Amino acid sequence: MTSRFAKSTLATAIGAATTLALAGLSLQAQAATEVSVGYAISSDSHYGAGSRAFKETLERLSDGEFTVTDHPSGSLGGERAMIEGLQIGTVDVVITSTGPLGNFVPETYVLDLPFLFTSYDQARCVLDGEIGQELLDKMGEHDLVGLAWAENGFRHITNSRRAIESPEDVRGLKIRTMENRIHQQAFEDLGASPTPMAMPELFTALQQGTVDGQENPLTVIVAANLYEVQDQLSLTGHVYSPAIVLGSPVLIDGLSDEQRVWFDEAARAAAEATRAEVSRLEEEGVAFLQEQGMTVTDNVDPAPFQSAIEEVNAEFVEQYGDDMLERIRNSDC
Ligand code: EAX
Repeated sequence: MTSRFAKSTLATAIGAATTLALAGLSLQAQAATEVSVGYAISSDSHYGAGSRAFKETLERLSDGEFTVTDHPSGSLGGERAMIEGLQIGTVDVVITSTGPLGNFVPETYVLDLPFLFTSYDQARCVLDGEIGQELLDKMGEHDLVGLAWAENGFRHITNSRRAIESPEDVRGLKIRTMENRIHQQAFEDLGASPTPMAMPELFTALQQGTVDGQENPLTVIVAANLYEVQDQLSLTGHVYSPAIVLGSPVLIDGLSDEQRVWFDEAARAAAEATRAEVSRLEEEGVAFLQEQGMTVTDNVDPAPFQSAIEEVNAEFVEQYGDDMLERIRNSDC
């Protein structure tokens, strides 16, 4: 009895183990590939909306073959660090402004020139057209994959010292800029003291008074709660800030053609979601920030700002030529 019982138990155990092993195998065969998406601001930002759209689209199109994990708030590092991560494959997809991108892909500096774009329609049209595609393709020469142009928005100056109506008001202020030499130079030409810094350090730097001010689109001023540590907002709109959905070549180059189509669609959905959120905040952001106690200067004449920093264009052209700049200026957009 004892031995028969033992035998049958053993048989059952073997059977169970085999079933488990087979289940394990088939689970393994179907195991979803995890795709990490990183960005430097909170999940309730326009990039958060982009990341959710990316996840929804990729998981739906791939029928669960890929699952997407969201890494907001610079949990994978600032934008420059995340771009490095893409190059070596420690992060799969990043939604970032072009802020630090020129350090990797100098061809994108042209997009960071102040007062180049004058409306959302114009910027979106250029980025969605031939020029935008050409710049996306350039990423491939720098160990990155450009998936889609997204959006951050027109940038405005905030500070804790005074209302900014003219370039003279910027003089002497310590202004945090992105890690972008075009922007740094523009603020230097305005007589400010530009302090490049990664986004995740910004709130504390403003809170502790390491810098007096910063510049960002309404989207970021709202999402990063900058109104808690800044009381002046001047609607300078001095530069359009593009964002981009970038992929890691370590992941993307290994995809099948079909999978690549899913990623492209997911990136486009992400880009659209960021733009929708930018548009919503263009409507509602200023009123919200006023409710939070910010004083808003909205009668800013851009002309004196533009002439104070026009030297940036000449220096850009000297270093990178005027081909792309002229093409953007002369495009039908
Ligand atoms: O990409 O660093 C910045 O000021 C950017 O506008 C922000 O991180 C969104």
